[in-house]
Amino acid sequence: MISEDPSADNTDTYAFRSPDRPDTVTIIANYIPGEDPAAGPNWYTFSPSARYVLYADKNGDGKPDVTWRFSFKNQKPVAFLQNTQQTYTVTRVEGKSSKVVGSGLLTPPDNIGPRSTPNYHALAMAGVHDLNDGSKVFAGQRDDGFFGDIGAAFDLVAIRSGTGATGGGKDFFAGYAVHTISLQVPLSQLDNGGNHVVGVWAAAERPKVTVEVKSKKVQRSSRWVQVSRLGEPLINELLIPTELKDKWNASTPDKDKQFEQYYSSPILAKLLNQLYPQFGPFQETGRTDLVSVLLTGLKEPNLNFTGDTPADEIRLNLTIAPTAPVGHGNRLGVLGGDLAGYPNGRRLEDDVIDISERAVGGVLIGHSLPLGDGVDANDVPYLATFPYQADPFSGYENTKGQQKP
Ligand SMILES: [Ca+2]
Ligand SMILES: [Ca+2]
Ligand SMILES: [Ca+2]
Ligand SMILES: [Ca+2]
Repeated sequence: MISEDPSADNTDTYAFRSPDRPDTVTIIANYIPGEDPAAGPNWYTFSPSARYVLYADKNGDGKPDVTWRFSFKNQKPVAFLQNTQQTYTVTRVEGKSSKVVGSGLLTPPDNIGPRSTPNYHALAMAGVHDLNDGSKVFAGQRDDGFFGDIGAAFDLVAIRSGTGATGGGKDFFAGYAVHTISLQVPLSQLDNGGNHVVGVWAAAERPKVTVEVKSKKVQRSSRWVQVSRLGEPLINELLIPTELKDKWNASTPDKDKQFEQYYSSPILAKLLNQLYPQFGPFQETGRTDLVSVLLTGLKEPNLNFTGDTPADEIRLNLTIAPTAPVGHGNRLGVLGGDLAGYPNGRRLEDDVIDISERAVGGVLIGHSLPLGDGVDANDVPYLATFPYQADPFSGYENTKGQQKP
């Protein structure tokens, strides 16, 4: 169902201590897959009838302790073919307290081209706002910071041969944009003072009931239903069976015990045995290694364990200092000896396709293979400062990844 509703579709979630401001945590939630920069005249926006939500779990029970809700409104068009700016409200919920911490905030326009949106970087940076609880926020179009050869990966885990600056793979996402909600929160607001591990995920909601009657105003109920969620990368894509994907998107992390069997007996391991018997055998059942790394956090070594409740969250140990500068951590994260990276939180530069392929391949249980998709980094450098993901390519340039903006 979510594939029919891209403007509410989570694509990636990130959570990391900010390398340039280590006393803060950055949460990035991307939505709307594969935005073609030139897709006018109805350019991409957040859906005004959806609600976008970020969550932080401070005590490992899979339930949020801090919630941020984002609602968007379209601005009245100022000129023909020009309007993609929206205003939005941020509401922060903690315990019984629900406070509007920002309203009337403006998104930048999409990057249309040098006539419509000149000096795009300055336009975009004007979209960074201070919230009145000490956080910073940005919402709007960005280059998709995710990278990977999805074309090959989903063609039965094909691996392209060949060489190049970033290996033999083709970055499907190069030249495409997403809509991002980025939040930079004082670390002290997320630290539980105990094990110092916070769990983060993102979601999108739609009104539970929408009634459209010809020539009448659309009616929407004030009750909401979750239509999409995303914590750890590639869970819905690689582990959850197709017939359960809608159920998974509608459910909450505290109920993830029901999906544990798809972690402990991953269909991908079975597929790898069929496709690549020469590199096997890949262990198909009893994968407590995947359950712990993806659902509870790692106890051995003591990295980001949050207790025995299995819950799909990005678990970030707040005591581990970030690797600076931005974008220069080891792309293999903890597997590459860089404890500030995935699966301790998730940074933009973390190569989660390679890491996940190696994890499913069995690197944590003594079956280490240099698996990867041949794409090692994003197509453009990240920004050194918040909101970190690069400016989107402009529609006028229409590069589709063929040239730099
Ligand atoms: Ca999704
Ligand atoms: Ca909680
Ligand atoms: Ca990109
Ligand atoms: Ca890769």
